[in-house]
Amino acid sequence: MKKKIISIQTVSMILGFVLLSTCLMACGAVKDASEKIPESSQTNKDSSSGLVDDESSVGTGNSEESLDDELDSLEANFMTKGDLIVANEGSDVVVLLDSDGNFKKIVYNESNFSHTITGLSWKEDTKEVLITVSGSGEVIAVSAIDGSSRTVISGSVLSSGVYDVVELSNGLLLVAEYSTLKLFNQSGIPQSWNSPAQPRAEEVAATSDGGFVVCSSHNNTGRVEKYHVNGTSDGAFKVVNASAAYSNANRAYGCKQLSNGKFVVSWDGSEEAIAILSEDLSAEELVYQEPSILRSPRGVEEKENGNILVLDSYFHHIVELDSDLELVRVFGDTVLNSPAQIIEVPTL
Ligand SMILES: [Ca+2]
Repeated sequence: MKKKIISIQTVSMILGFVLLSTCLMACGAVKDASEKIPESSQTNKDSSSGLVDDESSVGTGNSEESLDDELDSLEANFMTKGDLIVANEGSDVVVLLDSDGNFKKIVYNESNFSHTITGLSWKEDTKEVLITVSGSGEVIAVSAIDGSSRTVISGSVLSSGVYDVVELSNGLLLVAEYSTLKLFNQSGIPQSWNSPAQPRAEEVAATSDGGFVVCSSHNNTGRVEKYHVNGTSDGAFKVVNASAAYSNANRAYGCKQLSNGKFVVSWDGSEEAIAILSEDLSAEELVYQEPSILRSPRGVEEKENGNILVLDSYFHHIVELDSDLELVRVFGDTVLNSPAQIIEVPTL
């Protein structure tokens, strides 16, 4: 390893200027990139010399080959456990960040300006991320293993306004449209069922009992409600933001069940907060409100270590809280653009 670095540094003295220019150009292009961005263009931001990580792109003979092999063995898959996947509504791009929020690559880029990327969820059986594209009304899947993408549900069987998708424990896919929830099989074929009256759902997530939870703007109030797998309410719901002021903007934007059975929910409108609700949704057990850090809360995620992530679409950053909703850090603010939903990549 030492030997390699010495030879790299020798070469880099000659090519330093060229590489530095390349770095400046590449780093500046990250936000607008429409294609997968080479690892070298962002890893060199963290390199002490600014040169070592770029060796592979220069071409210096034997070292290039062995370093490429090392990189390949470190990142054999398109995504890595602990990476963060974020849907940017503002730029219509799904990005992959490392666990500290540094940009790694583009997961999916929606090129049509009239379409918006809205929702994300993890499909465990195929190790894919599911993405809802509003405007085309499609559900796309991107493989965490090789980065390949496919259309799971075509726009012809969904209305154009789609907001989130989740795979339920019975293998069916639940999609939130503007005013209804629809069910599909794995081939994208609509299934007949009685959708609960749940207008303007922002997020749908699976629950450990086989059902699902929906957070929405129900009658202009933020609401989170739990359902059985057949679409009937199990009676548990919570109005999380019912103030009459700004009623049109009162919405519950993020909701997921935690590993301990409780729920995390975020809301925005007349007030902005993230809270942990009891298992039956009746009680707000913990609430975090800090408008200087969290002004437009959006999607939420529980990390494997139990910490909670919440996106903020006003400040374009990620807020990490511990399981007691104490602030841990704010990060990821370099490439996010009105982020809407977030997933931590599990074990692949
Ligand atoms: Ca989601």
